[in-house]
Amino acid sequence: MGTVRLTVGQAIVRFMARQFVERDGREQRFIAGVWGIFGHGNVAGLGQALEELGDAEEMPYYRPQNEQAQVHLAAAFARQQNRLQAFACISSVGPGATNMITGAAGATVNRIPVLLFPSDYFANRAPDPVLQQIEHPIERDASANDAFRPVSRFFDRISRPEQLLASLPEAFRVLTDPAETGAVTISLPEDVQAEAFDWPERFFERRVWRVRRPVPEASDLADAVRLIMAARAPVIVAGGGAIYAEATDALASFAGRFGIPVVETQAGKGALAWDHPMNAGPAGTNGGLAANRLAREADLVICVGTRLGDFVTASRTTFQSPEATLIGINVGPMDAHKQRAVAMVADAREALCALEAALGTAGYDGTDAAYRARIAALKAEWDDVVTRLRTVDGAPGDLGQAEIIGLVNDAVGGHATVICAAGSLPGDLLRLWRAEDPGAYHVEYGYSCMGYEIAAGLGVRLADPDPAHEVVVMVGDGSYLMMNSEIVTAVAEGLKLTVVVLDNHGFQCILALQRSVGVPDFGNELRFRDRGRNRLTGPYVPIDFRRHAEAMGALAIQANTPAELRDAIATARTADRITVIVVPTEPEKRLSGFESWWDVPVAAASGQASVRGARDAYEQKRSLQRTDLQ
Ligand SMILES: Cc1ncc(C[n+]2csc(CCOP(=O)(O)OP(=O)(O)O)c2C)c(N)n1
Ligand SMILES: [Mg+2]
Repeated sequence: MGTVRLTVGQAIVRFMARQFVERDGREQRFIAGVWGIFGHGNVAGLGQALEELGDAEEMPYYRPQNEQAQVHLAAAFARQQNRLQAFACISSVGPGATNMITGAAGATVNRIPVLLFPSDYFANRAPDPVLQQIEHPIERDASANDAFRPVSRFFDRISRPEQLLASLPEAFRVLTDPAETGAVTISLPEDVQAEAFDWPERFFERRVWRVRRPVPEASDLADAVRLIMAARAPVIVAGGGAIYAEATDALASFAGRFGIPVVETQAGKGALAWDHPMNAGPAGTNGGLAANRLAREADLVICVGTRLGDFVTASRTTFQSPEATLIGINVGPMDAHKQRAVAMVADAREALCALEAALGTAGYDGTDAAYRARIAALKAEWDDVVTRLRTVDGAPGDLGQAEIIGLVNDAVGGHATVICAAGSLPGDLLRLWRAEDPGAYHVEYGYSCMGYEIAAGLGVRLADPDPAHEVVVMVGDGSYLMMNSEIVTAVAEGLKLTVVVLDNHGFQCILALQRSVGVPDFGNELRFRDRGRNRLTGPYVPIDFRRHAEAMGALAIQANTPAELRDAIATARTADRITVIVVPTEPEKRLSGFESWWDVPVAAASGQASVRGARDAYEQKRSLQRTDLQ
């Protein structure tokens, strides 16, 4: 058996370069490159390896400004590639490593592959405590990196080189398994990274990981057919899995042929073009009128690739029919079985095609004319509401968020990719953005992590480098202030995208939420401290976001009116680099809810009448929760 002598770092680089994925006969390299920030924990280990072998192995290295951001970027890249390609992320020991934990959690929640190599303290323990080591007083082997365990789908610590022989293949199996994927973390003590070993040559042979498309079991299929044929008012919930499995054509065919409306989640929006006759728009807390009404009355809910998060279930109040039954089509057994569903543990495309064929054979021709007429009427009504909300009304310097969304969407069209993650934008985008293809809407709302947005914009751009494809990040001022420094990376890498910053003086969505739970305005807007009151109730803190972005090297434009915003987007299109457009946004022009709810517990005791009133309303709403659907 031939061997090759390499360090652990070098072996990782070579191994990663030789892993491929295959789905539907298409084969490609899985790891597209490595993002990382060097420190004493990795500069001599993985850092040395990338420098020496990176070019020969075609494993490019990228340098972000923040380790959390690099994981967001990697996750956005993998999501936009339908999980068929990913980045690895490396960090030093201590804070560099723990900076990646938030990103790891986000990737895991959203079921998106990212491969993380945080450095760890010495396996030989000779210099303990090494700079940045947490010395746990009782558990000597505890490391800060143990915090990756609950947020990873696979975790290992390599304290001897040969452990990699078992660990790396398992890491790639998990990364490329559609049901298991998420953050995969291999913690690397800094001494082990530099140690050499005689690796079997076979370890580095090209390996192809087939991305599974499990087919539904015949008995599950038969159950689902029976339920669908008996249903009077079925709806389909389209989640992210419909997109990752490239099941969107199958979904359009299934829904159109049988007259079953599709309601969208954040991850599933775009699965059907907004103007498909069966697209009823979003359901749940941030849903629209058509979807929420159809879902409320539905007697059968066909879930396709959704984790049924509380936003689509409106904290378990979306489906109100006492007979409501769920079918759970999901490649992940946990998601498939949620809410008493008749589970179909299967790939979304395989399941939909099998269902369509089986229903056809059984002679089913879909829902009745009255139901189809109701879908059409509700959709038309909702489309009108959306059009009205997106249309500019009022004084030019008084733009609300809905109008800004309409202006941006009209300017870039329905095939550009819009990116967002937290704040009031995701809810408004879900209702108002008109996506025309499955890659057009990229809102991270599983972890809803402020700071994802700009980093993710870079990831999406790397996934689709065609300059004709527009990439637009929409970000609140609060999220921008939390994490904006990847603008510098976009400049350094020559990545062209557009960032629209909505400046509404702070955390306006949480302020609205605060008011809804009866609490007076407190701590959410960006205001000076009022010394007399010792509260943050002074004037707004003025921030020149335009100059801030310009200082980082972006083309930066202030847009105060609809015309200026349109011009700015046109300028961004012809610019040679990242463009940041800053739009003052009127905070009090908010969207209301559309017959929905979100469970945010209200204080059960208070001296304030507003809180007591909110608590009464809260208890009423809670009584609608479907605790029977468990
Ligand atoms: C990392 C992180 N911290 C806190 C939150 C809770 N949170 C959700 S939205 C939000 C405010 C966002 O402010 P901004 O980006 O300005 O958007 P706006 O609400 O004004 O639309 C906060 C604090 C979060 N989602 N993520
Ligand atoms: Mg804001």
